[in-house]
Amino acid sequence: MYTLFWEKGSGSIAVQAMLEEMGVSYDRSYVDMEAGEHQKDRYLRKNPTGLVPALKLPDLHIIGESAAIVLHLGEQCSDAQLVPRSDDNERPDFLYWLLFMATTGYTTFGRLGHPERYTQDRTALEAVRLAAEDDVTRFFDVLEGGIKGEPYFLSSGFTALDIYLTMLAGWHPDRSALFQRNPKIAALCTAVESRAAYKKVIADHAE
Ligand SMILES: N[C@@H](CCC(=O)N[C@@H](CS)C(=O)NCC(=O)O)C(=O)O
Repeated sequence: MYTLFWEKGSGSIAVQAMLEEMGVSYDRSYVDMEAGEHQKDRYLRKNPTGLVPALKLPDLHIIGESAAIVLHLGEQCSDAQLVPRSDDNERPDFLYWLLFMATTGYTTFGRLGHPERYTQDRTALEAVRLAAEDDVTRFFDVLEGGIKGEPYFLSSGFTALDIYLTMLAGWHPDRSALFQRNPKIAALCTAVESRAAYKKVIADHAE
């Protein structure tokens, strides 16, 4: 049994979608980030980074970092083929793009949502936010160029990359503009969002 530490609309979407696609049993423990629970000792003892998501594994060990969790889960359940095996020729590309999404993409959204964390100059907040907006656009443009399959990212078909990209696209402040500019991303997200697993996760996060 896995336990997912989650908050609505957070990076826990990708982890929960992995668990759903894998068909394994899990429960969820809500971290009320608005109330600051992620910064309190109770949560920091579980995940010292204070970031959500985190996942308790069946052996009770807890790990954080969405990309690490996604990789670990995919490797635990190789039958689901969500993460290419180490001898798969698409594995290097998978790692490349997953880490690009998790490091550059996730962080850029952080800058967009919290410009105050990136400057001590209170008069510069709008400039930081606008720069982040440009970086978000550039980020998705690069992903559009990286998509090899149709509609999914890799030519071998559906993987965790598609889940992760769909989550990030869901955070975009203007999805219709994003989709108009990037038709491959639009098709990929439409395909992922029509999967039963992803639909359930989005419904859970909307409650
Ligand atoms: N690198 C982390 C980023 C996680 C992250 O930034 N999560 C946000 C919620 S979407 C968070 O916990 N923010 C709390 C904070 O920044 O204080 C990951 O991939 O899991």
